[in-house]
Amino acid sequence: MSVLSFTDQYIGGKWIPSASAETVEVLNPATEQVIALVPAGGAADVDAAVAAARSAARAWGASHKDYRLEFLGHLVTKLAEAQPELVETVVAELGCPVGFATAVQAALPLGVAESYLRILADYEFEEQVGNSTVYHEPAGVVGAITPWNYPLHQIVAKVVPALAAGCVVVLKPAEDTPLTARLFARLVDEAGFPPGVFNLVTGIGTAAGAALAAHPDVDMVSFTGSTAVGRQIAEQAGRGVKRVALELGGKSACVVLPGADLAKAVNVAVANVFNNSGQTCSAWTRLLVPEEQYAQVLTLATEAAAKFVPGDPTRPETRVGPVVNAKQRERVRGYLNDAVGEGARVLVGGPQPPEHLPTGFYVRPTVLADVTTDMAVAREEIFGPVISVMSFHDAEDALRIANATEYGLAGAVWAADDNEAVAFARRMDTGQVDINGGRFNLAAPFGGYKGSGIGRELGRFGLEEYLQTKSLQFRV
Ligand code: TXE
Repeated sequence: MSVLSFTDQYIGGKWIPSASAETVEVLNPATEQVIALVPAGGAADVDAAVAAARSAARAWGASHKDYRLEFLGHLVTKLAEAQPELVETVVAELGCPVGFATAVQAALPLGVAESYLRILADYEFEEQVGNSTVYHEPAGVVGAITPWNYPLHQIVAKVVPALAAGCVVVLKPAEDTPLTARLFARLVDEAGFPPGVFNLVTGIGTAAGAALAAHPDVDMVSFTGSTAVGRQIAEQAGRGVKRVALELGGKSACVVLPGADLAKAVNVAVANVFNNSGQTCSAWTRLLVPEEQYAQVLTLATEAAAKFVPGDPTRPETRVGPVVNAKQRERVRGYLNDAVGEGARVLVGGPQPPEHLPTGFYVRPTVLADVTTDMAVAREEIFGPVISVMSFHDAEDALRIANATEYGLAGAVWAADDNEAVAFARRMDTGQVDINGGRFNLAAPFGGYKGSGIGRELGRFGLEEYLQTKSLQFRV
């Protein structure tokens, strides 16, 4: 198979040669083959992109929202037309099964982008507060740094609200999934945005990412990724007194209270974790169940997990593909080995590679039983298809376990009725909770409590992250 080779970055409305001769290899995680080379941009590319963004910032920021709506409308059309190509790209560079890539990886960001057309149309950028007129003004030049787990969604969830708010953007996507980012840049280009409003620099985190996060002419950094890097970015932003939005990891709990629909809850929880090979920051990686129902849950979880046989992501029937790279595979296996050493019991899966898949970064979807709060698998983000089943004595005990992590991104509560579930959810230290199988809402705020981050994405809340306020006082 031929390897695509790119040498350009998207800066100032044009594809221009990268200042760096170094490249990043893009691998297909299912075949371990190199499928493309993209430039490993560094400080010089970032400088050029930030300068291009700065030169576009004032006009774009001062434009009427109807002007911005026109371009964003074109972008939505382009995203809709490019769905098959987006699916193909995400399958190739992430190893995501084609079914999930179609339904979620490509379709979700299209929905998010569409939602911003309505949000922007309705948003009032000016309001009267007593004798003051308050203006909601764009934050300016945004450095967006995104991960690989939902390559298009992570980009759209930052870039679209930022542009809607009147900000200009320099995007540094994850080194594992730059092809989706390049395709997104092509669609922005085709949508005809003014030069410099959106810029793309591909490269590795410690070079291009670090240069962007530290750049003195970047007004705001919006980052999604690991807590370790998020912390560094927050420290840098603090020194520069920059705005920062951080969407970091999670260790979310799915709590099944007595009287809930047990079979449904367990089925949904297992799928929630195994979809996308467990590489979802909001995944409910801890399943908390009453001790009286523990044995029954283990049987149900084993049955549910049997439907997730890892396989070739290009086949429509495949529900679990590989994880993104060799490092992630070793990380997941490391957690599984440690868990077994600490006394957890493997019900399904385990650390050994799947025998039927000698090639590819595959791990076995795994159900762990007898997990306790002191184990690393119960406290740290694994980012692989691993669900830990834990038991509780009563609701207070369940709450204590649910809140016993440094994270607080998502969660789920299943109970006999919604009121009981809501009462429990209100006491969870977490940003969003699904009640009795509640559906994902792309207009609801998404973001974390505690170590899971700062700020919110999606909906009106996501737009407001990119706005700052100015008030003018008048004589009374
Ligand atoms: O993340 P990194 P990695 C978690 C998950 C996963 C772990 C490691 O637990 O196992 O993080 O994944 C850029 N300055 N999440 O190593 O390194 C990097 O190039 C500026 C959770 O892939 O944080 C990429 O674009 N940028 C998560 C982005 O940061 C830097 C999604 C994320 O990479 C940088 C992904 C630096 N010094 C991983 N170093 C979620 N919240 O959804 C790296 N980057």
